[in-house]
Amino acid sequence: MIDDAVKLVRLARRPVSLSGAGLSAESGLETFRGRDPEALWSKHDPLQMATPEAFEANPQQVTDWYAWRRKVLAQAEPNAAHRALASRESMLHVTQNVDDLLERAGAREVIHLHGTIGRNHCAANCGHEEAIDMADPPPLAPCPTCGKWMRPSVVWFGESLPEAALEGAIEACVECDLLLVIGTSATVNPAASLIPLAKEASARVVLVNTEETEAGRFADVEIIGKAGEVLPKLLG
Ligand code: BV8
Repeated sequence: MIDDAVKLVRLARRPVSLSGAGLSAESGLETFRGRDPEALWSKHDPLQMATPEAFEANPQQVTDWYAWRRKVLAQAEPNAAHRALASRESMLHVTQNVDDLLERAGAREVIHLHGTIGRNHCAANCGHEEAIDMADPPPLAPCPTCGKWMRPSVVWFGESLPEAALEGAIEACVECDLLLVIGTSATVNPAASLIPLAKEASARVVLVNTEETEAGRFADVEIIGKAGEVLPKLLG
């Protein structure tokens, strides 16, 4: 499997990576689903946390959940998979992850489909936004400009993805000749739909995941293994 995938990587002229929470799992960040008994959602009902309605209903609890995730991220380091991806200068990275580990590993071009946990903005979209200190995340606070609450700059369920990010990701997946899909259960849309899109645009698709997923039906090669172990072999 790995040898077949190495050949496809070597042949690729326009490679793109599409990653999910499994890419950051070996950095100690919990995944959202999968068979991980400690999965993030299993501790917190996602609809209690990552939706505008939940923030509206309980801004303190949602803010506390993000403060906890930010502190975990502040202690985390990029793992071998992030570094292997970042070592490929010609590769464009599309990620569902809201962490900055690919950038910290040196990746230059990263498209964040679901926003970033490293910033807050005014929940009323008055325009005020700010970078936050992950190690010392801000408590629930009013927007200094308009007084409404500040919120994390991530995309919640039911919210549209940033247009530029989605357009950039679609263009990348249509143009690419190799889509390297890492650590995603392929259950969240529109991100998951990028995989069949690339396939239909005659890209080769390589999956790296510790389990089989729905995306298997689009794969030229499906490698079952840890991203931190497989990617250095694929891209090293
Ligand atoms: C939208 C940011 C238009 C927040 C996230 C019905 C009702 C309402 C909506 C919908 C519906 N059906 C579909 C939808 C659309 C919905 C959706 O897809 N829902 C799903 C759950 C059914 N999508 C949306 O709402 C999107 N917006 O569509 O706008 C719209 C507008 C109005 C109304 C409707 C639609 C917005 C989606 C973005 C949500 N925000 N994150 C935050 O992070 O706090 S999503 C969240 O899930 C993360 O970003 C995460 O990346 C993403 C996907 O999960 P994965 O990354 O795949 O992670 P997961 O844990 O699932 O899988 C990890 C995988 O890694 C596993 O397979 C595991 O085996 C593997 N793994 C583990 N360890 C390793 C590993 N692999 C390799 N190595 C390892 N070491």
